[in-house]
Formats: sequence, C-alpha cells, structure tokens
Amino acid sequence: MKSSKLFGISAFAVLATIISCKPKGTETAVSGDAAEKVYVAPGKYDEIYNFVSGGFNGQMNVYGLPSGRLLKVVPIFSVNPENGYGFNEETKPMLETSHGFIPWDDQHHLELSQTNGEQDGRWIFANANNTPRVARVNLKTFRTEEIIELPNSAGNHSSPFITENTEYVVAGTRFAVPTDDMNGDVPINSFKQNFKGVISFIGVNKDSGDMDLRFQIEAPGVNFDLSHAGKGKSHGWFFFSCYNSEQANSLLEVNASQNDKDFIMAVNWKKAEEYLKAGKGRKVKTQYAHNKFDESTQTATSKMEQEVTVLSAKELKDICYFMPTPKSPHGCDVDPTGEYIVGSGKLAALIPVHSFTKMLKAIKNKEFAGEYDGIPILKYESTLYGEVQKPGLGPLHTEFDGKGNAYTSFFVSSEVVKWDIKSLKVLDRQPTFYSVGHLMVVGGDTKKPFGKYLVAYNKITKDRFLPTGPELTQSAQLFDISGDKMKLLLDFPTFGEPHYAQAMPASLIKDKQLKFYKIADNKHPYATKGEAESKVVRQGNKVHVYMTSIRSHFAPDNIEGIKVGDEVYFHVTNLEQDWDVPHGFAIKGNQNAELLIMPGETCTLKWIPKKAGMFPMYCTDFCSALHQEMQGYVRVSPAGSSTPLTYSNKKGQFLLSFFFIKSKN
Ligand code: K7E
Ligand code: CUA
Repeated sequence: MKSSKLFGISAFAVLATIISCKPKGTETAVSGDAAEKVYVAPGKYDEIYNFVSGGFNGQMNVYGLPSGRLLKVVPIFSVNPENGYGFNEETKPMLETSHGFIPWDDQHHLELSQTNGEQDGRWIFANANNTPRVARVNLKTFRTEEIIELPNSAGNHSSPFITENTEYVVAGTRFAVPTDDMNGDVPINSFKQNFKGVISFIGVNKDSGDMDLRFQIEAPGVNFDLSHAGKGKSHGWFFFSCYNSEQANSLLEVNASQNDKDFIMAVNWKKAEEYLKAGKGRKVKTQYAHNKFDESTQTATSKMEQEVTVLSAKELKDICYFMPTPKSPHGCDVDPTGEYIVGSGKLAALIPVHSFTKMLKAIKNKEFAGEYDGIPILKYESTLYGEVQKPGLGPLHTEFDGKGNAYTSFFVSSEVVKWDIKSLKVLDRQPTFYSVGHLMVVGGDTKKPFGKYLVAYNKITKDRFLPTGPELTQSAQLFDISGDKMKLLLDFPTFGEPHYAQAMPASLIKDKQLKFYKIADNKHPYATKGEAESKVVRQGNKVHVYMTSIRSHFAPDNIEGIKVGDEVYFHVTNLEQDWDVPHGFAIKGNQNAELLIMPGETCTLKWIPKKAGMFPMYCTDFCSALHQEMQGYVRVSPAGSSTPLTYSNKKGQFLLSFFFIKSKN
C-alpha cells in the first residue's frame, strides 16, 4: 500500500532524527537561560495556572507555570482520602450513576469556560471516559460541583468541549452502542444495524453553571474521537473526528485501519436547536444520574433523570455532514479565527486542513461524494484548504498561538512541529522526551491564545527522572514559543496519565478565590454554629454528633454511651473564619477516610463501631501549636448495655444527653 510505504520511509527518517537527537539529551536541548525563565523566586507567584487531566486516576492536577510546581490535586471522578471526597456523607452522591456508586473513572479532557470565545475563569469541565459523565469544577473553590451522566453513550472521549459562550458542553461517544431504548442484548456482529454513535449537547446555565442534557444527536455507528466547537465565523457548528468508518467490531487495530479516509463530522447545532424547538426529537426513556453539590448546604444530591430527546441525523438531513479526513483522525482542532479545521490522522503522512468557508459552499452546492449511513459526504477537495506535507509521524493534536501558527504533537516521531496555518509550511520541530500525546498552548483552543508557552504531555519518560520501580512517572515539558524557534525550558512529572490540559493567566482567578465559608450562611442541616450548641442526639440506633472544631479542641471531645450496632454520624463544623485553617477529623477504625473540613463548613463522617472499647479521635491537620492536643475519646459499650449517653462540652463537664429520641420502630 502506498501509505504504508510512506510510513516506512518517514519512520526511517524519524528514527534517524531520534538517534541523532538522543545523545544530545537535555543538556544541549536546553539553552543557558532556561533555568532563569522557569525560576519563580520564593514568595513569588507563577504566571499561569495549568490544569492537567489525570487520566486513569480520575483527578485533575493543578500546576503553576513556568515553575512546574504542583499546587493541588482536585478529585473529580475519584474518591480522595485526603479530604474525604466521595467518602463523607456530603459528597458520596457526587459519584452516583445509573450503575450505582462509581469511585473511579478515566479522565482525559479538560475545558475552561469561555465568554465570547475567551477564557472567563469561572469553571472547568472534565470528562469521564469509562462510565460516561461530564463534571463541572468551580474555579473559586477548586471543587467539583456537578456531575451529569450521559445516556446512550459509551466511552465518553470526544468530551467535554464547549461552544464559545459556554452555551453547551458537548460530548461524543467513542464506542458505538445500541441506544438505551433498544434492546442491547444483540449479537455483537449486528454492529451495522444496531449500533449508533450518539453525541450529547449539555446546556450550561449562564449564571449558576448548572448543566442539563438539552438534547442528543443520533449519528451512524462510528467511533467519535475528539471534537472542538466552531468559533467566530463558525460559531454554531461543532466538529467531531471519527475513526472506524469501516464499522469493525473486532481487531480494530487492523480492521478499522482499512479506509484511506475516515471523517470529521460537522454538526450544525443551531439547526439542531431549531428542530428541537419544532418537536422533531424522539423522547428516549432512559436513566442517568445528575449530581449537584449545593454550596449553601455543603451537601450533594443525586437525582435520577428519566428521559432525553434524541434527534436523528439520518432523518434531519441538514444537521450533520461528513468531511473525508485521512486516516483514523484523532485530534480535531479549530484555529482562533474559526476558519480552519485541522484533523490529525494517526496513520496519515500529512495533516489535512479543512476550510469552513469552503465547507459552507460545498454544502450549498451539494458537492457530495455520496452518503454514509444516510449522512451526506462532502467531497474531500471541496472542503480541503490544503495539506501540511511530511509533517512527522503519528500526528495527534494541534493547538494555536494566535499569531498564525499551529503546533501539532507527533506520537510516533516524538516531536512537536510548528507550522504556518496559511502557507502550511513547517517552520520548526523540537523533539519531546518521549512520545507526546496532547500538547497545549496557554489558551490555545480559544479565540485569543495567550501564546507564550506550550506544554507537551508525554507518555514515556524512561531515562528522564529517577526510576520508581516498574512504573515510571509521566511528564510534561514546557516550551517557550515566544520566538521563531520553540525552546525547551523544563521537564516536570505528572500524575496518573496526562491527556489534554488547559491553562490560563493566573490573574484571571487568583484574586477571586473563596477564602472560607461564612458560618452565618451555612445551611447544612446538621451545622453547629457555636460550641454551646454542640450535642449528641440518639435516634434509635443512629447517633448524631453535632460537633465543632476550632483551634485547638473539639466539642464535645468525650462521648460515652455509644453501643455496638450503632450508626454514628459525626457532623463536624469548623468554626474558624479565616483563610486556610481546615481541621481534620478521624476516629480509630473508621473505614472511609478522614474529614478535612474547611473554615465555616460542615462535614459528616459515618462510623459503625464493630466492637466495644475505647476509640480515640483526633484532628489530622496540623492546625496550631496545640494541634496534638486536639483529640478526644469515644467509649463504645456492648449492644444492649445500659451506659447512658453522655458527652463533655468545652468546660469539661459531662452532660447527660437530653436529646434521647425513641426509635420510630
Ligand atoms: Cu489524545 Cu484521550 Cu485526547 Cu490522550 S487522548 S493523548
Ligand atoms: Cu485542628 Cu489540628
């Protein structure tokens, strides 16, 4: 095959490049002033926030750039013993799905909210690949506030990309599957008849950020891989790359690599909205969880939604069009002007660039090359602006600097290549160490890239860092892209597996951080707003401990009369009203995690003592000079024993609980 020959030739060339680069190593790849450029003096702030996906750890990691310092790990689709996310009673509902509680996922892409195509610093959205979900993290609190599950989907990969005013977060399904209203119990080889590729349009409330699954589009059963919204002139359209136009269901490595071209699907979502309004959708009965964290009660709730409206691309002929794109395209990236749509074919020896203007013309003039499962295929020549020739091997992702340049990552040839969008000429190439997946320019997928730095997120780091057993760290590499040539400045390790990332100038959010929750505004049903109100209440075998924490004690700090068979709920309110004074809470034998309670917040730890005895509890966060004194005891008596329920308050007196409420049973 012609393409495989090409592949062979360039592979040889690339191998030669690697061989010639490798001995040089970083010492020569990094210029003398690199250290100066990444040095952020003690007491000084970084210039940029970099939000990096955690891949299979389900988290988001926040770094400062240019230093590469890790600032925070934010649990999203994961439980986190460090702060009790997913373990405490308040946040457990965040991880509910139609399959039950799921404490993990595979998190690939992050997208910052935008207004007029520019970052607005309000929220960051994250996808869960495995059990399809989209999350919203608040950038004032760095907390996951909302997670919505996606029905009719599997492998939520081309997600969560947004439109230029955050009207929608969009998510395409990687695995075609029978939709939820069909019987999924069918032979796998009935793929062509029964399997569909569904994409979801999640509406985002302008003020609150609340998400709702507005509608879905049912498209042919292919694998949607990545996507980006049109912007500027192409606002109103969305573009999705897809592979497996062969519709293979086994040995995809070979069977989904047959066609010379797969597609980028262009979706006219404004048109889809019109059809939705006109009632053209079919209501599909299904179930998907919608979980929200309410900041005023500091508690999440999970609701099971029952229905979604699905528009058929096949019936509504003018909402979807296929643009042929070589070969098994992965990244699907739109330049800052909205005119150029770049497809990165993993197996292509060139990078095709489609023109939005030409695409509209081709649609108008019906320049079709047939249909694919009822969807019009536009002629390749009709939408193509041009091809970047011999850019490298295994192109994956492209970002932009806002100065007319594009940057594409090459996994196989392990490099970042800079090219000119207009002339399609390669301008520069720099090796990555090694096998770069995503790359990111600060603001690089918006209308206004910041354009000073590029970061490559690498899959392999053998020989780059101190070894750590069978698994080595993955890494990011920071490049200065302010000049004609890219300059490598820094390597820094990353956690989980980094895929896409986003970054923005720190000035956008640095001074808007929530410092503490106002105790007066705390509407948690079990909040204790002063030590005098602390108490222990028995309701049958449930015991509610209304506890406060302040430097450096708990109230109450001694409790007796707990019995084996009780379910004890420690509702701990942190009374501090100052920045960065969390208190922790843990009790011997608790099987979930610690609580880490922010100032003004209430968190609940459920504890089921299994045996009688003495159980110390303590604060886990070194909060003051007398932090080690911040402790107490819970006495547990055998089931049926007559130890009265008593507790001590601040003054050290023991109070008999007057809150004994008889069990309803
Ligand atoms: Cu290329 Cu999942 Cu965006 Cu990883 S994906 S690299
Ligand atoms: Cu509170 Cu240590």
